[in-house]
Amino acid sequence: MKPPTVTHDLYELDQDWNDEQRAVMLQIRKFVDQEILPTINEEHNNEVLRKDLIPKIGQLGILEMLAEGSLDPVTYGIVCRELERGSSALRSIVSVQGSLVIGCIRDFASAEQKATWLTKLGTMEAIGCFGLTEPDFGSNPAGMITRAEKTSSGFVLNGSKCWITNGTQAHVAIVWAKLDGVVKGFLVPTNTPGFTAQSIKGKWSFRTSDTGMLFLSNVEVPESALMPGAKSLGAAIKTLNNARYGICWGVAGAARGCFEEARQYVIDRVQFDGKPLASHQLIQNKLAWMAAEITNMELMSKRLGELKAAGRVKPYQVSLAKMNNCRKAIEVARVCRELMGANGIHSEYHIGRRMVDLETVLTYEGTEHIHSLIVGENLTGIPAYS
Ligand code: TGC
Ligand code: FAD
Repeated sequence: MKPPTVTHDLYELDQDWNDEQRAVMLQIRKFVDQEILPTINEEHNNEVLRKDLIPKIGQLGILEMLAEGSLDPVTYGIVCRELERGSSALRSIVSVQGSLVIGCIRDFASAEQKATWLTKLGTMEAIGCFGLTEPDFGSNPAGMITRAEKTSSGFVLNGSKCWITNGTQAHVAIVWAKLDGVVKGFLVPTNTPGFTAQSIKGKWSFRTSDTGMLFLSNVEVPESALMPGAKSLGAAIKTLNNARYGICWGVAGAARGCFEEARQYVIDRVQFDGKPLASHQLIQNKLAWMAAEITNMELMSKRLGELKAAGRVKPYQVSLAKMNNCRKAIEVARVCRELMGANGIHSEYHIGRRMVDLETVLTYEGTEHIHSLIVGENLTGIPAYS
């Protein structure tokens, strides 16, 4: 038997990166191999949130670069891919902190708000969360019930938010609320009286991630809590599009992780006449299909990164890749699970955890249906949301 000449990077994408991108890729890969993979399955099984990871993620320096605006989109994509090879929940910490909180503050906050939060968020001395979804308004955030009312000194906020990543760990929450019927963004320190957060337990996906409910009961904030640039729901959705871009790369990493594990497994595992599973045509057919899908995911993501760097990226382009890549990553994970037989369902391997975590990624930041409707509207000119 010849040794394999390629693993999954058949189109040599990783050879295209510049020195800085390659260094970042190797740095995050090492972090995942040393800090995440050895213990993550046990943490997943026991629903453990590893708080010691927070400063370590800060020390990677990635979020500081995002806070300064010095990380180019493709490098950010490579970071997301490498993190999600380890864990979707880990990549989510960086997506929320980096794209949804730091990104939103950079785009829409006042100079004073930026000075208060950006440095601390970049080092992870402060944790942020992004509260858009409500118990009764997920795909349709425009219907949100959370309200802001003007007072003599600022605003009073009332309402609740649901399924909020980092919700119980955050020092500052971006709360989207309607003021006179128009959605606005507020920066709310989570120690403000009337603000409470409660952990959502019993998830079978994202078990290593903090997901919370936020409750706002007569939360009084000063006028300076309103982000002046966040004038409508469009600001929240623009912010989401940046995080969705990172997810497109991230899920390719999760698929890569599954593929690496399953490919090695079928080469090592012997059945029927002393031959490895990998010697059978059915198995090679599945490996080839997965290699094509992973290559597609990465090429779509890289192209998005190039469009983003050139300032040309359109929301429907992001939606196309979010829709495609999340679905394909789950399909790849399932095929890998199948190729590993009974071992595929055991937490000695990472595939099962990656597979159930991908179910969350398919749903959050806009479900597959919603992204197909965004693409559909741009293909037909006809909005079909309601
Ligand atoms: P509509 O009334 O048409 O527009 C409202 C405002 O949004 C703007 N807009 C878009 N902007 C960018 N990309 C798009 N695809 C956009 N679609 C609409 C629009 O220009 C308008 O702006 P403005 O300034 O006039 O206010 O929108 P609609 O209410 O009919 O809804 C459109 C729809 C369905 C696409 C939108 O509601 C949507 O994207 N829904 C999905 C909700 C979602 O993604 N939630 C995510 C919550 S956060 C999260 O999940 C974090 S997970 C943690 C992690 O990332 O790890
Ligand atoms: P629904 O909107 O009720 O949708 C249910 C189903 O109906 C889906 O299949 C959907 O595609 C479909 N559907 C809905 N409308 C249509 C339509 N018009 N046409 C066709 N099909 C439709 N939110 C935040 O704000 N911040 C966070 O940090 C955050 N983190 C999350 C972390 C986790 C672990 C999870 C699971 C979710 C998180 N979310 C967060 C919430 C997430 O964004 C929502 O779950 C998502 O937007 C979908 O909303 P929903 O769950 O209410 O589903």
